[in-house]
Amino acid sequence: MTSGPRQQATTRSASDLDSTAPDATAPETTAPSAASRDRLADSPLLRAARGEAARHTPVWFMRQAGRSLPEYRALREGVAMLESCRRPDLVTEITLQPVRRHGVDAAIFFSDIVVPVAAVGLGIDIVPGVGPVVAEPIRTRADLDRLPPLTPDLVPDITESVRQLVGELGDIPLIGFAGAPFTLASYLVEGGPSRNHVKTKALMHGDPQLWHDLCDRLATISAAFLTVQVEAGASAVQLFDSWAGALTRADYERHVRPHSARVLAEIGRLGVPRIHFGVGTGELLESMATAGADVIGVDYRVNLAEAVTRVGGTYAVQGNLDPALLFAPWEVLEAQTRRILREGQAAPGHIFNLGHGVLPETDPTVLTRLVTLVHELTTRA
Ligand code: 1CP
Repeated sequence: MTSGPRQQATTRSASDLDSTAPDATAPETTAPSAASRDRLADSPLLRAARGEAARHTPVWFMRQAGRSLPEYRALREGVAMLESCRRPDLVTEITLQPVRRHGVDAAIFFSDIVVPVAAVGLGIDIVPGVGPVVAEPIRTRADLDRLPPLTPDLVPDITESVRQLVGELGDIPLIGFAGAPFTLASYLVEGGPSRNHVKTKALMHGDPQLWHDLCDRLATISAAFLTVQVEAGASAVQLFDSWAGALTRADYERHVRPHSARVLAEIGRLGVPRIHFGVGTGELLESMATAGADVIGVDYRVNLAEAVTRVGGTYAVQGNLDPALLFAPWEVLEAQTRRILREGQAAPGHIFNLGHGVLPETDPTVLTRLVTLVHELTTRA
C-alpha cells in the first residue's frame, strides 16, 4: 500500500468518526462531525464543481479503480464483476485503492452502469473482455415489464458500501454515478456492447413511443440509483451518457435529452453537484449543457478551450487528457497537461480528468505522477 497525503486524510477522518461514535445509535448512522462536513464542502472537487476557486485544481480519473491496478486484479481474482459490485467489503476496498495510491481529489464509487438494471431483476452479466451482456434484450412493449422501478430495499448493499466509504474518506468526496437512459438503453436493446447502435436507433425511430417509454423507465431507475448513493453520503454524482456521441444533435435533443434532464432534475433536488459526460460528444456539448448538469465532462477529441466556449462559458468543465497519452513520453504528457490546465482557467471551475477512462494497460505510476504534477502546477498560496 502506497502511503501519501491521503493516508493522513483517512486517519484524520477515522478519528472524526471515533469522536462521534458515543452519540450514535448504530455505527452505520454515525454522522460526520460539523467540522468534517465543512472540510468536505470546502474540498477542491466540490469547490470547482460549484464554480468556486479551489486551493488546487482537483484531479481524478474515470476508471481510476480497475484493471490498471495490480491490487485490484488481486482482489478480483475469482470474483465475478457484478458480484464484486454487490459486496460492500470489496466495493469499499476497490474504491479506496486509487485514492490511497494516487492521492486523487475524489473517489468514484466502484460499481457499473448495469448494476441497477440487474438489481431490478433483468438478466444481465458482465462478461470478461466483452462487457455487459443481456440474456433477453428489451425490444417490445411487453419487455418493459422486466424493468420495474428500483426501490432502495433492492440495493441495501449499495447504501452500506457508500456509508462505509464516506466514513473512510472523511473530507475526500465520493462521486456516485449512474448510466444515462440512452447508454443503458443501447446495452439493453442491442443485448451487449455495440459499435453502431443499429437496433437502438431502429427502435428510436421506428417506435418513438416505445423508445420514450423505455427511456422513461431507465430514467426512473437511474435517478433512484443515484438517490440511494447521495442519501447514503455521496457528495457529487456523474451521469455517464457514454455513447451519446453516436447521435445527431437533432436525435439527441428529441429522443434522449429529455430523459437525461429528468434524471438530473431529480438529483438536483438533493443539492449535490451533477457532472454529465459522454464520449465523442463535441457536436453535442451545447445541447448536453442544457440537460441540467453543473459540470460538463469533455471527451479528449475536443480542445478544452473550445469546449468551454461551446457550453457558453458558464459551466464548470471536467477533462480532458487523451488516455492514450499516458503511454507517451513524460514531456509530451506534461506539455498537454499544462495546456489543459491553462485552457480550463476559462471556465468558472475545472476538474482535471482524462477524456475517457483509464486504459487497463496504463502504468499506474504515471497516473500518480500526473496527480502530483496537476497539484504542483495549480496550488495557490
Ligand atoms: O473485470 C473487470 O475489471 C471489468 C471491467 C469493468 C470495470 C472495472 C467493467 C465492465 N465495469 C467496471 C467498473 C466501472 N464501470 C466503473 C467504476 C470504476 C471507476 O471508474 O473507477 C464505472 C464508472 C463504470 C461505468 C461504465 N460501465 C460505463 C460508463 C463509463 C465509460 O467508461 O464510458 C460503461 C459504458 C460501462 C459498461 C461496461 N462495463 C464494463 C465494460 C468493459 C463496459 C464497456 C463495454 C463497452 O465497450 O460497451
